[in-house]
Amino acid sequence: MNRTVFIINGPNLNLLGTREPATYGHETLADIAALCGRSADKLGLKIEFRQTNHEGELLDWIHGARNRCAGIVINPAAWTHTSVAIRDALVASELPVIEVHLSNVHKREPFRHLSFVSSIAVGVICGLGSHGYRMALSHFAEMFQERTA
Ligand code: CA2
Repeated sequence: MNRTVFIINGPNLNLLGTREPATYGHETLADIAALCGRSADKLGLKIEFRQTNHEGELLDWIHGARNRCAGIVINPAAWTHTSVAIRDALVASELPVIEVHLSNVHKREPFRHLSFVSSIAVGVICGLGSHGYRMALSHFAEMFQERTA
């Protein structure tokens, strides 16, 4: 069975660890990628981990994941709150999606309380920093296990 999880990150997340540590912590995106890699090894999953600042590129990646991956973990960053196109692409992929945010978006500005992704996601994890990515992988491992049992 395909056990590849596509982990995709939206705009400005390449700046993690360099600015706004009070909101996003001290870890860099490379640290989070390494953490996900270690978790995936323990859970028997494969991962592809990417980040882009270009919405069209993210859409192309989601389209391409359909026949290659078994699930998507996405931190759409600011596009969470703006992009119907990303929501539509995720639906079209027919893959299970887990939405992750490092910060607790519900404790922040009202415009961050709306997500175009949440209602089509299997689940949403926010406010737990990089642990959210690990939790999403752990959930996929259980989900795939149940499918093969
Ligand atoms: O909490 C999250 O993970 C967010 O997806 C992060 C987005 C924000 O727009 C969402 O509302 C919540 C912002 C990512 C920008 O990351 C930066 C990291 C360091 C310095 C500046 C921006």
